Amino acid sequence: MTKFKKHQCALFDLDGVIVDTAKYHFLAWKKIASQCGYDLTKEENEQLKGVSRSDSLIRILEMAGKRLDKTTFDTYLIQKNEDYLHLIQELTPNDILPGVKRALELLKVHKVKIGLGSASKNALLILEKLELTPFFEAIIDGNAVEKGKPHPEVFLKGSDALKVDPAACVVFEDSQAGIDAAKAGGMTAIALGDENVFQHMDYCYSDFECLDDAILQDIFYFI
Ligand code: B16
Ligand code: MG
Repeated sequence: MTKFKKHQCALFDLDGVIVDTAKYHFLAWKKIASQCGYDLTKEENEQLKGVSRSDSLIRILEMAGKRLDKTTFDTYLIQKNEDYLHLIQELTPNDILPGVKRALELLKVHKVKIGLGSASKNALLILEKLELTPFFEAIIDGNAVEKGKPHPEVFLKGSDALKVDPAACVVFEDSQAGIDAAKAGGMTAIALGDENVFQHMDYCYSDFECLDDAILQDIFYFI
């Protein structure tokens, strides 16, 4: 795996990579979908991962074959976020997914640049709750971008902020939209999850526990 050696920067997605907040997004969207008379399934929810809040509602309405006026659309977005914030209220460092903190510590010790590239407008709040903020030299979230994943803007802004060439960046993602964004930005995409779910990623591991210290050392240039 020496071809990995060039990488100097790790860009982490948040929801579903660092913490399993994806299940809370699903619960909150399921409630909104049911208000539209639609039963959102887990499989359909896969298509919403990594997708911005308003684009997610647009997709749900397409699935439900429903149209909303602008006021109701905006009200549903607010309601979804209120429900989501309520669900993540009790988030603590114990909710960090297995292997993630060890990986962050190892990368930090070896001076690999670390950034966050999340579609979420709640990313700062979540990082604070998890007590992980100090690990990130650059945080690009849903408030900092105009175009959502699969557009590469979120990751390109991350590599730019960290002053690393996109080709030397590795993106860790749990969504197809995020993998497509990383590849569109010319980066190496590592998918976390079931390899049968994803396309076009460079590598796939089921979780960060599988990405042990030896593999991380192969992927990144350690100082
Ligand atoms: P918010 P990520 C994404 O975060 C989630 O995967 C996606 O389900 C959510 O709709 C999006 O953030 C927006 O989140 O409503 O909190 O702004 O995976 O890119 O870290
Ligand atoms: Mg994600």
